[in-house]
Amino acid sequence: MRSAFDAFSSLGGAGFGALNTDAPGDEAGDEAEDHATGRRFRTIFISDLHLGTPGCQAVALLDFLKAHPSDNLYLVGDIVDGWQLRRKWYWPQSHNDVVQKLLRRARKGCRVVFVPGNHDEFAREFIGHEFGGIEVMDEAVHTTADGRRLWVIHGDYFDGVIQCAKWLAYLGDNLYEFTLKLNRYLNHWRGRMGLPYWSLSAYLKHKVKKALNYVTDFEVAVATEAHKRGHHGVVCGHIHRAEMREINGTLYCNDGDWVESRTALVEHFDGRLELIHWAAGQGSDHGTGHLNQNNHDGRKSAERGHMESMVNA
Ligand SMILES: [Mn+2]
Repeated sequence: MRSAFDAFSSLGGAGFGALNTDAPGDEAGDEAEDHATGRRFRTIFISDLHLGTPGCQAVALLDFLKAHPSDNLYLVGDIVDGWQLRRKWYWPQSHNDVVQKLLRRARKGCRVVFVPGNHDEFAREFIGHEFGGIEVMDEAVHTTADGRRLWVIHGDYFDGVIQCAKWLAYLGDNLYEFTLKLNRYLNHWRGRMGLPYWSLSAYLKHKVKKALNYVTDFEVAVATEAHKRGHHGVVCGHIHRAEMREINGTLYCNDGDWVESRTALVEHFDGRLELIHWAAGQGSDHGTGHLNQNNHDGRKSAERGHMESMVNA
């Protein structure tokens, strides 16, 4: 794990040190952001970006971040995919831009908290420290404007209590990569035919995992533990399935992912929580993004009804 971090920090000009300084080329865009007319949120929770993999939708994420400044930003794990990077180095400019954007946000007064996940467990060595103003914490507690205490964790610690999840995770890793690849080809073709983006891998996983009840088990286990610890609710990621609903009186929130579903959990200034699906096109059509908002009672997950992802969560 150490090696993954070393590799990352030895990117040379693009290493953590360099990222912490203002990149002149980026300033024009950043100035625009400072005066952006986008909606500001009190808090944004995002996870499972999987930077360092071709599946990461970095450009869409940049658009989302530019459109939505916030007072707090929680990075709820699997931000950088150390597992994949160790196997095959993949680090395009847009992924670098995301890291720069996050560091810049911290520099400009946003409180940025990074809760590492299993794919970026190399960062767990640095819990209690901060880099570039980003605090690294194993878990966090966020208090909403209306006084609710939310336990913020990635969620992979619950794999152990859910039967079979671990070996399925290893078995499914290559399969998952393959479907994501197929997905890109398929959507390239769909784009040419003028058809909207559609997630094959999300669809397949939805079908497969319905039978396994993994998602429900995960959600109940996480919510139950949050309740035991005396919190009003929990915010997690890991299973790539955005959700917001009450489970036995405890609020369960999953902020989804930026590999397939492009979702974020946001807190408004009155403490109201909302799941957002960023529906902008995959990168090329800047500025045409619009928000699909989830229903507020949170009984139903994002209506696209997919995003179950146990295999590579
Ligand atoms: Mn994970």
